[in-house]
Amino acid sequence: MQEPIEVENFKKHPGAVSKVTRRENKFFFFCKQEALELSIFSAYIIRLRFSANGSFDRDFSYAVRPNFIPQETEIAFEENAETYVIRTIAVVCKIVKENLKVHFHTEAGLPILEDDTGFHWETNRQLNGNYVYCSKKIQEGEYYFGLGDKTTELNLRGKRLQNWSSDKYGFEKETDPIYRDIPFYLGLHDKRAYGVLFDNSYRKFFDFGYEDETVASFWADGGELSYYFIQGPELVKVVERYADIAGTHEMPPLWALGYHQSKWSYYPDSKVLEVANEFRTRKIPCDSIHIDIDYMDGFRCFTWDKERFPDPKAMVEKLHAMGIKPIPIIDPGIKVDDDYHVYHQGVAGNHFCRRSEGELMKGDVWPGNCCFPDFTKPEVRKWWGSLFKELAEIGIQGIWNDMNEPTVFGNVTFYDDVRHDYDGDNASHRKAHNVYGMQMARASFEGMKSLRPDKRPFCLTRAGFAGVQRYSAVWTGDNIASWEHLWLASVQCQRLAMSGVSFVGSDVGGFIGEPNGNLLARWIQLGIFHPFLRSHSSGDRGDKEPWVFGEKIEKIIRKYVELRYKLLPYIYTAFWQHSTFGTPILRPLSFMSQEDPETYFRMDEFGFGDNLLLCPISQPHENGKWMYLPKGNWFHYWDEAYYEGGIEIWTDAPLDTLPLFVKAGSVIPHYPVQQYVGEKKIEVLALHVYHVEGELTSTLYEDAGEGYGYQHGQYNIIKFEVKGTKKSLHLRRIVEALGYESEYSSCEVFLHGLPFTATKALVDNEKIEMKYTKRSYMFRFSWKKDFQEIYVS
Ligand code: MIG
Repeated sequence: MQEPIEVENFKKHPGAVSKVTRRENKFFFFCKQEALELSIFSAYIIRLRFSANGSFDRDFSYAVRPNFIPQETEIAFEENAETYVIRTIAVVCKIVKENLKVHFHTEAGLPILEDDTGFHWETNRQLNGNYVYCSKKIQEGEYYFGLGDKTTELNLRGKRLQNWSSDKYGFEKETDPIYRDIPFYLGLHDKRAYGVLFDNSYRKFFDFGYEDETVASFWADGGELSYYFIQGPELVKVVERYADIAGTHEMPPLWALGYHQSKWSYYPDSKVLEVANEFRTRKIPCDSIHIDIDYMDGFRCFTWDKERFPDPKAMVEKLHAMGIKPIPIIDPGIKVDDDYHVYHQGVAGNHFCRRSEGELMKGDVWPGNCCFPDFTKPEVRKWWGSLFKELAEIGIQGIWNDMNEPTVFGNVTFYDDVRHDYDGDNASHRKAHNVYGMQMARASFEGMKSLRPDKRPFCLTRAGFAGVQRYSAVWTGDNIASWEHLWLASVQCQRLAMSGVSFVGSDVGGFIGEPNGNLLARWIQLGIFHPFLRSHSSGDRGDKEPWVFGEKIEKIIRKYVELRYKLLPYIYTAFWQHSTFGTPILRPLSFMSQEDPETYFRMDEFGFGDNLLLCPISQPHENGKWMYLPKGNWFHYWDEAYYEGGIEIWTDAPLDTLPLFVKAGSVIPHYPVQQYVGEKKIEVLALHVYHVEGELTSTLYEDAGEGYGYQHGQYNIIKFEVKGTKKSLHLRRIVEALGYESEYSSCEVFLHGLPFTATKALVDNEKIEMKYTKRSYMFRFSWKKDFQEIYVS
């Protein structure tokens, strides 16, 4: 065996702290040259910026929402012999005088996050900058979650991962990096969780005990070592506090939560209309058809192919008459072509990215040789936004942003030396690469919004950086029609949700290759519980619309798409919780039952909103599944069987059955099935009430589902409080906000799972007759929508 080679260690470490100053919520620790700026943003959020040379860059980040400001909080500071100690009501932060190490503890002295080597750096001679590092101790039994779209197990312990936005056509399990850069992770040990947002846009690495099993570290190819420490201890709270920093999705138009159908590509216009018709004839609900790149004239963005789409306006009108909102795709590459208005404007306005010597950055994409707008420049975003004018005028309400990693054929992405404005910083592509896609999505979103100020735009993107949720929904990219990819899609979407991006979905059925009917049916069952629901396909190997695999499969797909439309008020409420509080819509099992370590390595089961739990089937011949029900009591959605959680159960799952469970005590609102959002006036709201021995409160949020009235008080928040015993059920309807006139005037109440035979039912103290339905212990009756309480015994 060869002797290991001694490598000189070029890494440098901070020296002893020589001076400390304070300005309001900010502390500065100076060493010989190095400096640390520590800012308290709230009792739970502390930011650390380390500088090797004592000077700091402009305080600017695309990850952070513009109106994120420090909250008033009590801060105590004390100097001891060996440490400085900063205390808030939630966390104790110690800075070691000798070496600038930083340790976060609880008030009781229990470790949360402690430095191993802490801050260090190494000169990057080629680029005349630094590689910047920070390394932490791994606590015993620590789990690591988050980090965006990683294609691996939920727990990242033992892995090294890289963040560099990359187009990975046909990615597989363990492919890394892929499309997005979300440098936010969660650590969980001793049942307590915290989060770290490494706020740096350069190429980054995260190592969770891969190199040294006792050390977790993160580093970047340049820029500042700046990170936010976020205290929990609840996983959900960590994500909510992260959302406080990086923002949330705005409420989408309700139709965008319906079913989307896509293929590369539906053309000509008659084909689009034919697909739309097929949905209506077969009565499979659908709200949108996506129109892929072949609608353009030679792939020129913001143009239409005159032969395939001679009259886009007329097509859009016909689609609208059927309730279909078409969503065209848009790419960043602008064809170099003197006869093309977008190219002209781009050159004239100096909107395109340039190389370091000043010539335009050119690269080949679909249209041939292209230039690329610098979306990190405010004027360019404005210009880009204005290009949607014609699309907006013909009624387009949604935009699909693709290829924005950015992707260039051959050389993969831009050259490193390409210059970007970076909102005033003049940065190289090394710094701007990972934010490019997000800024494109932002430009599209803001453009659409300003062109149709009374409507909520729907925006979809493939690439993104932390904070992309402020502008766009995300899909996971070019996956494959395989069972492994169905599993991957489930894990990726859970991971994205806990990384702050809740409006997510995968290409249902798989983009590349051809699913069989069973795979498509199972994938639809999962897709129904992804906030963004779209079937898409590269079209390379046949069609995969819901009807191509025969009647049996079509029937299953219809059943689940109908379920999606029934659950819309529930899904919309979960979205509002995300939008308002940052709560993830998809909740890994650990988020549902953090006190139970059994949940930490579970990936199949997950929660959707407050009260639903599912376990998608991801194996070809599975007719049932051993799955874990978290603590609490549960009803099987389909057969109403009752379970006590905290155990593994066997659940039957023939092809038409998705294992789906409802929390005991919950009230799940349902709409009637519609073929598209707004097809019918909702006359009656169905309330499905599940008995509990104990109590539980559920929420219903309602607004117009479109426009911005909701930002001016035009919404309702209604709480349903269920209290039950072995012999009774008491439901109270509590109005917390009432600013919107809902369409329905009555409710139909369904009582599920009563453990007694009901003989008496009172609504607001009036005795009522209940209909006993076929399903055991299920009662139903209608009442006016503003009832206050129901008592059944
Ligand atoms: O190089 O527009 O991920 O959804 O159908 C392929 C064609 C470009 C990649 C996207 C995919 C889309 C396809 N696009």
